[in-house]
This record gives sequence, structure tokens and C-alpha cells, in this order.
Amino acid sequence: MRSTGSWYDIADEQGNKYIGRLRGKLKQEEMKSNNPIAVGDYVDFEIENVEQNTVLINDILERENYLIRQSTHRKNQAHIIAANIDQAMLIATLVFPRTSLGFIDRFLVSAEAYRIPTLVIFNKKDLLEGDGLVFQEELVEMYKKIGYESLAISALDKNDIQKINALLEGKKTLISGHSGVGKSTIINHIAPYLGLETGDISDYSLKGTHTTTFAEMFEIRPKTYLIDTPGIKELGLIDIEAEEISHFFPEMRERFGQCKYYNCTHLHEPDCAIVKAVENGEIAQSRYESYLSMVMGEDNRK
Ligand SMILES: Nc1nc2c(ncn2[C@@H]2O[C@H](COP(=O)(O)OP(=O)(O)O)[C@@H](O)[C@H]2O)c(=O)[nH]1
Ligand SMILES: [Mg+2]
Ligand SMILES: [Zn+2]
Repeated sequence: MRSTGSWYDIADEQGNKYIGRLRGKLKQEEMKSNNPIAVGDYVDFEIENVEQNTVLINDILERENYLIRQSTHRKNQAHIIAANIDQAMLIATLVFPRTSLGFIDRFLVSAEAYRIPTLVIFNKKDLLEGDGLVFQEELVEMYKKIGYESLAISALDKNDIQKINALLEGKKTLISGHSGVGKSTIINHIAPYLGLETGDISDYSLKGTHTTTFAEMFEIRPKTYLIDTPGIKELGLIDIEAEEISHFFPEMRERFGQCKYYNCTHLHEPDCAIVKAVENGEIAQSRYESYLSMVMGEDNRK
């Protein structure tokens, strides 16, 4: 459920809670593979001390999937954020703070690469009006057209919270998004008893980002889990070549093989099906721009 370095919070099938450590031998193997245990992992454990409720973790079961985050300092070292995730819920906002479309698309590419279905939620709808609202609605429609579940909501609206709640039912959902977009507020409305700390908008913009980087999983009702990721700014990608990036844009993937050249990069080649689709409006300009900046290796992480 949670990791705090060398100790792990563990729950069994009956909901009993333990704190555990990796068995020495396992620890060594894990160090070698640089593959630390993560929130959402299934483990095999045995009781170490009944009174103190401590256990020893014997084994980590094979993962269905996992997400990593990019290490800010060491580019080639990855940290697993969470494992065995059913879906990711990306919370974005168009104001206070503004999430860039480049960031959203980067997140979606990572999630595609790890085969994790993603919901794109635009929060703080109540702060928009007129053209802002129209633009937000266009974005929702654009992401829906590509195949992503997408909604514009306000965390202050009970009906909207109900909609989000329904999307979580029976699943293990990773909640992600920039600091200040309202993740904790949304979780608190769904599960008030968790009492997560929420930030004042001025707090995070002045002080920068949080320092906590441990993900935590909450069972909000039987079989329904939320994974909060405080301080995790972006997902990492390992081993994706520039030529592969278009495979993780579903609207480009579905046009695979339709370009004149088999190895088309969709940048400057003649008779490119992707460029044509952008020109006739079938592929959104903003998505193509995100593609370009990823292929060029630009930093569009904000
Ligand atoms: N107006 C408005 N404010 C919101 C909404 N959701 C969250 N907030 C505010 O935005 C700030 C940051 O929210 P928080 O939940 O801490 O964001 P987190 O960093 O993503 O967990 C807090 O002051 C919230 O009260 C919303 O839908 N509308
Ligand atoms: Mg928070
Ligand atoms: Zn092409």
C-alpha cells in the first residue's frame, strides 16, 4: 500500500495491515535489478513478529504492468511508481495552474507504452467562462475522439464528483497531474475519511513542488483503490526510440502503413498520411505538435 524507504505498508486479502521489510536475500537481488518494490505490488510474506505486526517479504509476484518516473538527476535510473494498475486518471487544469497540452500528450504516450488506459480529466471548470469553457469542451471532445475517456469537472460540484467516483468503481486507479490541479481535493470528496492535505494555490507556486515522492495506495471501498502520487511530476519512458513514438499516438497508430514510405517519420516526407490527416483536421494540430516535440527530443514537460 505504501513504501517509506525500507519499510512497506502491506494489506492482506482480509484487509489486515502489516509493516514489512524485504528479506535480506531478496533485497540483494532487487538491488541488482534496480527494481524496487512498488505500491500495487503483490507480495508473498510471512509474519516476523506478531506483537509488532511486522512481516518479512519473501517474494514479489510478477507484475501485470508498472509505471516509472524519470529520475530528475540520473537520466538512466528509473523508479517504479506503482504496479498492477487498471487505469490512470490524469487531472489537468486550464487555469491555476495551466497544464500544457504537451504535458498531457507526453503522459498519454507513456501510459500507452505501458498499456495503461487513461482518463483525461479537466478540473476547475468553475473558474472558466466563455471562450475558456468552449476551448475546454473542444479538448474533451478531441481526446474522446482519439479514444480516451475525458470529462471537464469541478471538484466543487457534487454531481461531477459522483461521475468520477463511478469511473473508479472496482479498479485500481493511479491519480496523476501537476501539483495544485486538485487531486487531493477530489480524493477527499470521494473519501473524506482520508483527510488528505490540500494546498493553497499560492503555497505551491511560491514554494515550488513538494518533496515527497512516495506514492500511496488507498482502499476507498472494497476492491476500489486509488493511488496518489504526490510530488511525482511526470512519467518516465524507457527505451522508446523516436521512430516508435507514433505507435503511442492512437490516431497515428491507426494510420500505420498508409504513408508512401514504410519508414516515414511524418516530418517532411511526401505523401504522408499523418501530415494529410493533420491538414484536413482529422488529427488535431496540438497532438501533432506534441508528436513533433517528442520526436525532436524537446523538453515540453511543463
Ligand atoms: N475553484 C476550484 N478550486 C479547486 C478545485 N479543485 C481544487 N481546487 C483548489 O486548488 C488548490 C489545490 O488543490 P489540491 O487538491 O491540493 O491539489 P493537488 O496538489 O493536485 O493535490 C486548493 O486550494 C483547492 O481548494 C476546483 O474544482 N475549483
Ligand atoms: Mg495533493
Ligand atoms: Zn508519414
